[in-house]
Amino acid sequence: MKSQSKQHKKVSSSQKMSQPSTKKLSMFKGVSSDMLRTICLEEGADDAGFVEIERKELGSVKEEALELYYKTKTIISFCVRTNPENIQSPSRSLASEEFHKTYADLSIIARKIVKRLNKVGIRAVACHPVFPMDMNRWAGKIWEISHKPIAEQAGLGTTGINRMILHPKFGTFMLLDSILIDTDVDKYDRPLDYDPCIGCQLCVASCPVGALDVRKGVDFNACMTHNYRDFMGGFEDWIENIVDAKDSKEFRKKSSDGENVSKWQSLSYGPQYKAAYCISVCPAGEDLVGVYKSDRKGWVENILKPLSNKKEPIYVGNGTYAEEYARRNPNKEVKVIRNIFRPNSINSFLTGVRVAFEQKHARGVNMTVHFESHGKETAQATIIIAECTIDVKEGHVGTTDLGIIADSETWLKIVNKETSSSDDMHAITSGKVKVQGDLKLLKQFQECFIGQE
Ligand code: B12
Ligand code: SF4
Repeated sequence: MKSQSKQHKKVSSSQKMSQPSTKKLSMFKGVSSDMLRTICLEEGADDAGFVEIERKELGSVKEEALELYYKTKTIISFCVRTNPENIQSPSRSLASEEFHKTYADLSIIARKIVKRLNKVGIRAVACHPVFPMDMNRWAGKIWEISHKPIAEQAGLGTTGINRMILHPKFGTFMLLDSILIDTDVDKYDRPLDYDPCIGCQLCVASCPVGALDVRKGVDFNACMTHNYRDFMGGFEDWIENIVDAKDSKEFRKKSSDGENVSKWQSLSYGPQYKAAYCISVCPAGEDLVGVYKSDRKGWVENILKPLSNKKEPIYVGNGTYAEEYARRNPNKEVKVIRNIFRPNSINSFLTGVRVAFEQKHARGVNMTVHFESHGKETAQATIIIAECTIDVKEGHVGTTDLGIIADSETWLKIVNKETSSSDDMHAITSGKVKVQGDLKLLKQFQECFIGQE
């Protein structure tokens, strides 16, 4: 399996692996990459690669890794294939089960790899592929570590237009996991020097909420609102519908019997992904690209069209681009749901603004905001909104159009709409929130986010 899984990489081993010098090698006290790869594949991984913690291209992943395990020297990235035909099926129940079982396999395999490593004296932390995650950080960055940048550095694939890592052989049909180890490896992997994405844009065409854009990437919130209807924020919306309804009749207007039992099935058997169509239609990778190229029309007829024509509810936030987009397909029943964005800390506000950013509300808005908080939580960040995209940087960078200096608790109350507009004005006049620049810009800034309209 080892040679088979590494064969497809069109890079010579001298290009792909970074090796310690001969002098360093004689003193080398780490583990052999061949042995490590053999262990990973024997325990059930379909491919694996290794990245040194000091690699600068890992960016903030280095911090994430060291926070999880302070002794981390190397990160193992590995993947397990999913079965394309299950995910291509119009049945989302079959597709979801394929995702869930593959995540379960990854966790089991990670634990087995760790046990094997322990036997040869290597200590390790299995990061686990997906949920439950750290919900204390909701609505910010809840995941412990980002597997995608690690996989890219480990040569497992490159990022496709669908924002998934595309493996050279399995394409988008694989899921990822990472293991942190306290040991150096004699040869590290390097990123691929070619891109398995063929640019067909079937992923863009398949998304029922228009969440993918070649230039802007993925619209986090649009995907989350629909695909993750039975998870996280979708669950909050469902609960608030129950709380707010006068009686069961009114509740059923908001949430049909089918949707209520769907929630129950998700709680009982694992949440159901509502789409993931950007995976279903993707022909990247040696395994599938030939099939696609030999019959492009058949691929569109048999894989893309049944998903586009499927009659199903589509969940969108009120007044979003996703709503506008979803309404174009007459096969879909568009359900407008509550936009919820309630950060519980300044940190989750600063990460959460990326999630809550709504491109439609930001049309024509170009501004650089210097944000500073004091009091219970101190922070400094720059939020840049340009061409319907958002970026958040640590500290203050660039020339500011709007400055916000706020007491952290007061600011969170304003963001979470726990205040009236006269309370907001009072916060400004009393100096708890200082605005540098035109107040109209502050309003414009606030309107760029869901839950703020
Ligand atoms: C957050 C997350 C999501 C978010 C955001 C998606 C994304 N592209 O990042 C949502 C909820 C939308 C999502 C959806 C899905 N996901 Co997901 N997701 C993750 C998670 C937890 C972290 C990803 C991450 O690091 N993103 C940040 C950067 C690296 O990604 P990016 O594309 O460059 O960034 C975009 C946004 O995330 C955002 N952004 C960038 N930086 C930051 C920082 C912060 C703090 C925030 C909040 C946002 C943000 O802006 C960018 C442009 O929009 C990982 C698991 C993990 N622990 O790594 C799985 C993971 C990426 N998901 C995966 C899958 C399979 C899916 C779904 C298919 C789920 C499903 N079964 O239906 C869909 C596909 C959506 C898509 N086309 O992207 C797989 C991908 C496997 C692969 N082959 O690459 C992963 C790796 C899980 C796994 N263990 O295998 N996911
Ligand atoms: S569907 Fe086409 S454009 Fe989208 S990621 Fe796959 S190969 Fe790339």
